[in-house]
This record gives sequence, structure tokens and C-alpha cells, in this order.
Amino acid sequence: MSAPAIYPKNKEEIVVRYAGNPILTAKDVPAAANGVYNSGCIKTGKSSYVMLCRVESPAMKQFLWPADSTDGIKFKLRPEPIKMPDTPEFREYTTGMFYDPRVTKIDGKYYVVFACHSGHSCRLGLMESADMKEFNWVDFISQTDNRNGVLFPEKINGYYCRLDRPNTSDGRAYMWISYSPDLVHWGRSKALAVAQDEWGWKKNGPGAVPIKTDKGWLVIYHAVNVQCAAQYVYHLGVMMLDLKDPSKIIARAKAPILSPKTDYELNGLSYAVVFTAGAVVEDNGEVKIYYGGADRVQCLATAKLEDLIDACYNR
Ligand code: BMA
Repeated sequence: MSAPAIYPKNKEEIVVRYAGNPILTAKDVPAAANGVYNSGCIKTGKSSYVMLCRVESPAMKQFLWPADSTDGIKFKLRPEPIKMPDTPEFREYTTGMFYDPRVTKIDGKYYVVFACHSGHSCRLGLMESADMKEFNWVDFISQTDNRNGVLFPEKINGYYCRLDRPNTSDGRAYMWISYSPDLVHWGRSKALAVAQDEWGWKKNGPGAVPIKTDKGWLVIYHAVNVQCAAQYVYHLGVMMLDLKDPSKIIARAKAPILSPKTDYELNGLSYAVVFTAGAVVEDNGEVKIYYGGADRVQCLATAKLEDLIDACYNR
């Protein structure tokens, strides 16, 4: 019996896992660690990449720990994680839990948006850096119960622009978009991508920094469904946002571009998670997608930029 006409024909994977995955594990951390995953990454020069790793300590605190590379594949963690401020306000709103950093370069400066956890739940924090060596804390930039913030790499219509993922009262969470004149005060928020498809109805949120293309802003995002026994399964998807008005989705792939399949994506500190916080577009059109496997290890996959764009329309 032949498959119904509506069944998609494409069989090939457009996202290829790096054969040497995972590229970083707890053993690569110069201290005791439970895992290293969900790291942000940016290319800072012709052959220099800086990854901001999410490192979990044995006490389950989360640190942002820089790592360097000359090829975007082999990374070496620096001796120490980034030091955070030690002020009463900071201690009130964080309990040593900093994670899922996204690094965006805007007008020559690097900005890192990351989750800061405390008894008040999760807020987004912002750091800036001139060189990805020294990092300066800027401020909390969201109210509570919001995580996975990512900045666009340029102002749009005169405003900084951000995607993030606030929680909803029924335990779902979807991607929103907001604007800011100064990166600290945010408003004009709109729900961007709400419940969708079988593989993203529970949650979806931003992943890597949006990539500017001729067709629009290419967004590699995470989307979550729930399998048996309330098990969250995290996939990666792609969508295209309007260049001038990124609150408009102009195309979105109907199927994930990456779903948990290998042992390092299925078994970790969580189960069945692929989660990206960074991607690098190389001059030859290769996109390096950095992603965490099962909340334990750092992985890499590659895709052609043109295939990711095409997937938004045809997959
Ligand atoms: C999300 C984030 C990620 C994590 C994922 C799966 O909500 O908090 O840090 O990888 O859950 O546990």
C-alpha cells in the first residue's frame, strides 16, 4: 500500500550530527561537574570561537564558563567560570543558578542573555562584554517566570528586539517577542508562536540567535511535547520571521529538524532533550548548531544554511 499523498516524501536528514559528539563532557571541566550543556557560542574572529558553557556543579548550581576554540569543534574551558556580582539585590534574585546563555554581537559589543534562578523562579539577566574575556553584569531584564531570552543581532525599527519564553499558568510556555530602547526596559510584547503541532504543543522557545537571511530572520528554536509518563521531549525546529516586523511568522517547518535519537540525547540528567543556545554561520554557508544532549553533554551538528531556510517552507 502506498503512503497517503499528504505524507512528506523527504527522507534525508538536513541536520548532521558531528561524528565525534559529544564535543564537551563533564570530564573537560577543570573542576568536578555533573555536566556541560546548552552552551551559547559566537565566532569572534577568523579562527576564534568563544563558547559560554553551562556547567552544573556537583551541588547542582549552574555556572557560565567560557571556553575557547580555533575551529568551532574542539573547545577548551578556561580555568574559572564567570564571576557574578555579590550584592544583596543579586543574592535576592539568584541562588547560584545561571544557565542557557545566548551571546549576541550588536554594534560591536557582545551581550549575553541568560536565565537567573532563585526562590522567585527564573528571570532573564544581561551581561555585556567588549572582548568575550571580561564580562560585566548589566541588570535583570525580565519579570519572574521567564527564561530562554535571545537578542536579535541588530536593532529593528530603532529598537532592540528579543525573543523569550514566559511560562503560562497552565504549565505551558511559548515564544514571545519584545522591544527595548536600551536593552533593560522591555515592552510592546506579543505572543509569537503559541501551541503548535504534535511535537511542540507543550512549550516552545527561542534557541540560537536569529540569523538574518534574504528571506527573513531564521530562528532555530526548541519545541516540546509530552510522551508517556509526562516525559518532556525537546526537539529543534526552524521558522522564518519577517525582516521588518519579526512579530510575524512567515514560514515554519512542519517537522522538527532534530529530535532526540542518540544515547547522548536520550540519557542524561534529563531524558530526550536536544536544546540549542547558539549557532554559527560560516562563510561557506555551513551552520554549526551547538546543542545540549539530555541536559548533560555539549554536542554539535551542522546543516547548510540554504537547507534550513528551505525547511521552513518545504519540510
Ligand atoms: C528548559 C530549559 C533548559 C533545559 C530543558 C530541558 O526549560 O530549562 O535548560 O535543557 O528545559 O530540561
